[in-house]
Amino acid sequence: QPGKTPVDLTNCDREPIHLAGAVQPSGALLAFELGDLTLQYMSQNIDQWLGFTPEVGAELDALFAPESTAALRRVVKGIREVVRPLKLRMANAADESHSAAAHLYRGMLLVEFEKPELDEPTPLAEDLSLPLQLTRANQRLQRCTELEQLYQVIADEMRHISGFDRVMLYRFAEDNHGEVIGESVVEGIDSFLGLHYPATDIPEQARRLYVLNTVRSIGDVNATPVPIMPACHADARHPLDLSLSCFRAVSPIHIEYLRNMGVQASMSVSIVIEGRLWGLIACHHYSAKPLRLEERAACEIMGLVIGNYLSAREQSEVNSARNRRRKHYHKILDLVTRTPAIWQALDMLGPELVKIVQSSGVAICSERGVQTFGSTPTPKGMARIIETLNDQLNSEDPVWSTHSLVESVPDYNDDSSVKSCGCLAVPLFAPEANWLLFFRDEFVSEVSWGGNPDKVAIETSDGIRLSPRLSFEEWKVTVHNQSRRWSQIDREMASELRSGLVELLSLRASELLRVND
Ligand code: BLA
Repeated sequence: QPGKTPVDLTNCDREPIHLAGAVQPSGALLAFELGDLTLQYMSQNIDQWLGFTPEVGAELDALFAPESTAALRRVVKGIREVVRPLKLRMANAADESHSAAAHLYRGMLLVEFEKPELDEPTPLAEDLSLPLQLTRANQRLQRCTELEQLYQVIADEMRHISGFDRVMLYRFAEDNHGEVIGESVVEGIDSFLGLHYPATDIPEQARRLYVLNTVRSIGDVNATPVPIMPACHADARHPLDLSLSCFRAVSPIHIEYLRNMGVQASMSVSIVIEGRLWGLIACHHYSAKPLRLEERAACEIMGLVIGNYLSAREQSEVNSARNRRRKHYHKILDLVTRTPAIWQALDMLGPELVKIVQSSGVAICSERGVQTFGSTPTPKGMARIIETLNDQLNSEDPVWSTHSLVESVPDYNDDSSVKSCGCLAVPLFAPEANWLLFFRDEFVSEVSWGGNPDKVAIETSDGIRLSPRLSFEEWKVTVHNQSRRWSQIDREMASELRSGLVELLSLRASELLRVND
């Protein structure tokens, strides 16, 4: 079609999933304008709950029984935009109440109802009530002393509470691809533990939305979505923002993805740490499984609690790593103080330097040339690196790093037998040295992907439409020409070392000047 933007993986990011204009059939929705609390939108299945279809413009007070109207008005007065679980009764059916949830978003009050049959609690594991199950899960999480153990207990406890067939702890890497780092499954199905998935499997707008709305439930991939009337999808005149909705219909591309995986229902709970989507608890079920609003609330709380446990554990590991490395920092500065010039001290400094940022070798570049310790690139390679560094010098974030010199340095070529593939560069531009460079040798690794990552999508017969890949069979890729990645703590220590050295070397130079005066 002329004029139509071709579909590719980058505009996958642009599907306005929050403007789906429809709900999943296990729920129904009413949306009221905040000003006068009149009805603006309703899902076409609302008569199944109310026994009739209300008119657009109907007033809140006329639809609900008095105490329910009062409860909804309290939601309207609330300043925070949170989803609130409620029991609501309609004006015309005073003896029947519905499990519902209400929230405010973008000038609208959204009221959502869950199917009455769902309201019947399913027998819970070990007959513990939901609050008791939450307490038990917390006690088990609290007892974990190691990170790996914590990952496993998170998956186990979430499976216990949610009853899904498969529960995975999925962590995002820096480049937004993800890895299954913890898993709990019913007996007899394959494990996905350790598999990696490309960033495009969960596009950017979805990741952004999942920071705001932390629980998504897809009750049945075969259920037909129910449109909201009047039309309010992305192309309608007045789209309705369903960002915080509990029953929002799901992107058809993702429905296809789950079908290709053989999954019939899914749930994912966001793990948000310091405002960033750290990962998801991703759950699969091999038959339909709508989530009750009460279970949804429990999973939301678990997401918060798990985020806190993970961040506390990670922080304590970072702190002890930092303390261990600081010892080398002090030793280095001490050694530099006791030598007349830094380049003469590399034999002594080298062993400490490689420990502070965990590298295979170091180089000091000054006007007199390059001194090296340990495993470093060939002189030709080193020259290309320094040229690139001088070009890319950035005063805001002076520490530069790469885990793939071949990718980051034009015409870089290291033909030595042990290849240096990673470099972390610290600009000093101090009297005795311009650059302090840390190197890491090649680390040949094997990454197991859930399906071929180069085929994240396939073209379908209707021309340019994209579909998720059909096969999720394990796909092993051997990675060459890369070192282990530099961590936040590596960069942090390098940056501290930079400040310390620059200060020390400048001080020494000014003292020398004074003496010579
Ligand atoms: C959403 N993709 C998602 C979600 C997950 C994944 C967890 C959140 C919704 C949910 O809970 O089901 C991906 N699910 C995974 C992964 C595993 C898993 C990696 O179980 C690993 C075991 N998806 C594609 C392509 C596109 C795409 C090519 O593969 C786009 C062209 C889109 N994924 C896509 C979209 C959503 C999504 C649009 C948002 C769905 C929604 O919230 O409406």
